[in-house]
Amino acid sequence: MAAGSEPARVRSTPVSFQQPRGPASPSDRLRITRRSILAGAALAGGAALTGLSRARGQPLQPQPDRDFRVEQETPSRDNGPTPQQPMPPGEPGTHYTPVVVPNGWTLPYRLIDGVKVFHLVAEEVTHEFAPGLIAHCWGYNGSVHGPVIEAVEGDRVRIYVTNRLKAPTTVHWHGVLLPSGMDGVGGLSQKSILPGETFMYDFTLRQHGTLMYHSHHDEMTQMGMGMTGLFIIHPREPGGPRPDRDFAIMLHEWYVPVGTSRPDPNEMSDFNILTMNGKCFPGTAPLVARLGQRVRIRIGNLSAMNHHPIHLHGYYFRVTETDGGVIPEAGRWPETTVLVPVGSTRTVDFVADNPGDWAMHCHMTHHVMNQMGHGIANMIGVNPEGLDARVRPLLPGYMTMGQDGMGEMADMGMQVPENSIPMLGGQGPHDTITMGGMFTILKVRESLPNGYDDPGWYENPPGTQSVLAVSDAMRRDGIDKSGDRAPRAPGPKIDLPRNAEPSRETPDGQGTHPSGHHYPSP
Ligand SMILES: [Cu+2]
Repeated sequence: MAAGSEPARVRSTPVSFQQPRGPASPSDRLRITRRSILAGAALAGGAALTGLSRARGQPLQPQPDRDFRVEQETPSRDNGPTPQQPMPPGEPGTHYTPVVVPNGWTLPYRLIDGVKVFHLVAEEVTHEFAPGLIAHCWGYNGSVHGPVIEAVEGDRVRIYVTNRLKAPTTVHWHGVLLPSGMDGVGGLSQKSILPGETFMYDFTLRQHGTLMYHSHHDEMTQMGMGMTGLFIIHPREPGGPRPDRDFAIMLHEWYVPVGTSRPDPNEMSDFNILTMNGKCFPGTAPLVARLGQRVRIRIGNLSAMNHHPIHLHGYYFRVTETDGGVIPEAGRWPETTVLVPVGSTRTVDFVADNPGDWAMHCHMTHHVMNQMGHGIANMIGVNPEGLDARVRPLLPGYMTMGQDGMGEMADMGMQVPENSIPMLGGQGPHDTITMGGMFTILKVRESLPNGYDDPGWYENPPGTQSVLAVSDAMRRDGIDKSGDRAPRAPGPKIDLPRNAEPSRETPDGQGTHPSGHHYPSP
């Protein structure tokens, strides 16, 4: 089946796709916008009202009927797979709502005699993780990760893979039900694709779901360098309404030594760049939805070592799908965090009934830091005054940092070596956002005059914004500013024995600052 014998002919085929569906064009956005307005109004009126009532400041109450009921039909694989005879090609708009890939794109195909023909090119890609950090990675078709492959249950697909790397490769279709010889495991299911060769994969999609693809040759290196992508198969006949906004996100983790421009795939634990669709915050694009829309977020994880618990603020959702298929209704329970294990996908669904800017991030705190946030000396509580005074004659302006945590690094615009990024920090509407890594923002708005472009920051309605407490309010509510009269944990206050706290000794032996707080001298 391999087409390696005819690579020249494949390469000479002119690339002119009938249905280009790469990064959303403005016209795409408009088209989606209009349809979504109608869909949102017609299908989600109740949910939209719920959201509006929240906007007026009413308490959040679980709404049993707000949950997005999706695809209640039994997944086809439970009824036995779809017949291997292909069906007429599924069409975007008619058979499915195309996914939205923040910071990414969807691979166009050509229809040849009823077959969807895709062409993946494995190659080195110069990739920007976030402004200020560019590295030589490996990916597909000029992007890290590879573009999303999107098709419909029953479609026959033919996927050509051209290897422009200097190493052999293969592509495995993770979770796809297919003949053994199409499974893409180098040496086991096929010969490796040598540099310069083009192989052909040809199979009929017998299921639907959120699946993936990735190199299955020297996985540690090639996946570690970025050679992964999502493979999304829509149901031929959805049992319920389609999502209005269907987001696709691939998680990954990298080790890019500070000051270098190449990920180190040999690293096993100390990852310092954690990404969603190849970007770390503040490089991640927001997920934009209109109030009342049905939102689906599909998350795949082909990180080297870590499972990622992805947490969404302002909402609860149900996990409706794994890469094994649809979870039956009775097996779904509400969550605010979904754990996406390595080598898995999870799909969550909800109605966007709570307007605002909502953080969505990995809840492992080390995974929302960028470079240089790891493996450094613990300075918490250290009084650096004496040390700073001694170092300054040698390094003018020297100031020890980290004694009050890492937040100040973001606030102070930390100096970093060339081609590296601060450990955290992106500019928010109120202050610096002291997050990095696997962090993005779901932006839900009542109106989106510019389509699904980033609508900017949410303006919280009056009375719904946390602000500095004023004296009148504190007096009314019996709050003392010092905090001395606030309730305290029961039991006696515990003190360390006198000789058990060496860190309170300043480096010049002067002793502890009376307040216990240490601020660097200006
Ligand atoms: Cu994580």
